[in-house]
Amino acid sequence: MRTKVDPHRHGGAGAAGFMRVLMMGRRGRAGPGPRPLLAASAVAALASLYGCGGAAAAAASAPVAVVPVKVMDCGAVSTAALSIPGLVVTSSTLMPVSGNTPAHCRVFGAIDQRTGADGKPYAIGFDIRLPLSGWNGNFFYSGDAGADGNFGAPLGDLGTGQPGNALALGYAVASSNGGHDDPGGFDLSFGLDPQARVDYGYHALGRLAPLAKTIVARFYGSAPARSYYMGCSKGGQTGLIAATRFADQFDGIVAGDPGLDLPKAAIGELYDTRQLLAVSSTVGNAFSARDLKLVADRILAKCDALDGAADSMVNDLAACKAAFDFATDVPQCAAGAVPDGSCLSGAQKTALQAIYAGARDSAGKALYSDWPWDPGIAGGNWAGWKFGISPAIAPLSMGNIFSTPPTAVTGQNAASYVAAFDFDAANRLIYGTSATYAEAPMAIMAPPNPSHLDLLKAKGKLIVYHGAGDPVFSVNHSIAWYQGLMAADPKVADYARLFVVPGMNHCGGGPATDQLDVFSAMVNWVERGVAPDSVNATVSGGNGDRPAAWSATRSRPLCPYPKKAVLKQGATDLESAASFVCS
Ligand SMILES: [Ca+2]
Repeated sequence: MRTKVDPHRHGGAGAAGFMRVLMMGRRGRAGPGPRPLLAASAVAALASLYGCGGAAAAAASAPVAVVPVKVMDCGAVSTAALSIPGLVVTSSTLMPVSGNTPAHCRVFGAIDQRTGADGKPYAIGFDIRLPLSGWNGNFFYSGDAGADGNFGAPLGDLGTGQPGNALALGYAVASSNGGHDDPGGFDLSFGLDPQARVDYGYHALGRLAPLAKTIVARFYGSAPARSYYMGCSKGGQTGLIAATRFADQFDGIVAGDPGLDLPKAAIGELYDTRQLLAVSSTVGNAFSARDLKLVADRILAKCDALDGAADSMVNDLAACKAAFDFATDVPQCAAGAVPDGSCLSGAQKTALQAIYAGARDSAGKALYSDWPWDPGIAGGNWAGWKFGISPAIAPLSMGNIFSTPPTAVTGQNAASYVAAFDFDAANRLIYGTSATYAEAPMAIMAPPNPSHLDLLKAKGKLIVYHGAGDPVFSVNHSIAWYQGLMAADPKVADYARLFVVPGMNHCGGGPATDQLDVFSAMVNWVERGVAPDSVNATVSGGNGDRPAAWSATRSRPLCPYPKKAVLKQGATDLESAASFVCS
């Protein structure tokens, strides 16, 4: 199934599950039963977590002088024929043309099958797609999604609204289950197994990438000329892992809305949920869509024009931070009055102020990151995550995967886990080790030595994009990370660039130009030496958060940090990217 939380994706079960979460999360929609913290609908939706991609149109196909014809028949790809130690081919299947997806060979199998400490079977599963004709000579590793356990984007997802997929562009595509099987994507008990944690954090990528390329080489009789990685959310986290641990495997890496320091972000999600519970025992009732629209409108009133264009987009986050004072710019309702779209209750103001200041322990020490005021707070994806998905998944992630020692958390005890979570002990958990869990959760999940990309610098390129209105992972955390890179190497832009997407929610959605032509930009950088001085972005066709005043085709240049899109002198067309320049 599609692994997507973005409600705009045409994703069958994933999108439907998301909408169920959204409905549960909205004021007045929650039923009389369990709190949304435990909503079965939210649980079901977690198949579609943290995923995203980016599609590039046909322009992204790579020029290769001589493309070898395949030398193996699909049916001949077998465990015995490949004879790679530890690798089992479960099936090799000829897949017919389907829509724009070309005929291809699907090789399904696993590496390093084993029995876990919990007695369950584990393996790093893989799904490799090999075009029968028209291979462009290159390899595409499609990022794993959410809690993983399934194959969310086996054709090579190219991003919100982007047409096609990497396979259709001629790439040989690989994806994995991240080291454990969980088709529903929500049984996070794998995190109790020490090796499954490591596989999920970094090892599945490091193990599979070279073997997948070996299979590609055996199939076509020629090794891939170029190798790319692309993923969003957890897939973005894995992209940063690729850029730091396994940069020798890739020429170009695209990491979207990355779960940088994912255990810290999970603490942040728990913290946010606790603030919301202080407003309402049903987190989905803490704020209505009207309440959030009020905040977005107040942000726009103070910040929109600061970037030189009154276009319902805040491009200058730093100026907005200085200009917008949530305490005084958002009215507080009179005591006892019900918020009606013109004010927030005192409890709501306290909660939102705390959420945006970022998770803290009882001494006020930051545990994750603060958040920028951005009109994306009014996006459907923002509410869906803050009120539905984060409250449901963060306790499971934190307890099972990101804690040493772990706590077995399920849908049944998640609410009590959240209520009792001790933020003063949080760092001890994410940095903890034991005889059983030799690597700390942070060591497993976070890119090592994050201010240095020495391996990547030698031959690869990295593009990170991040929505300013992302409710799951704060863009401020990615900005701080990139500032660290800039401080360590003034020439970091030669090989790594960060693109902030104003208004965009988690991997898409929000009042934003959320359809990003980022993979094309990466291919141009790697194969033609054209550095991405801007990336084309348009509002995606399915974006339900697009303000009525915008054209359906609004476009913008995304700009490499610290540049931002600025209206050209004399330009008046606010719907066209051509009116803006990166400055
Ligand atoms: Ca503006």
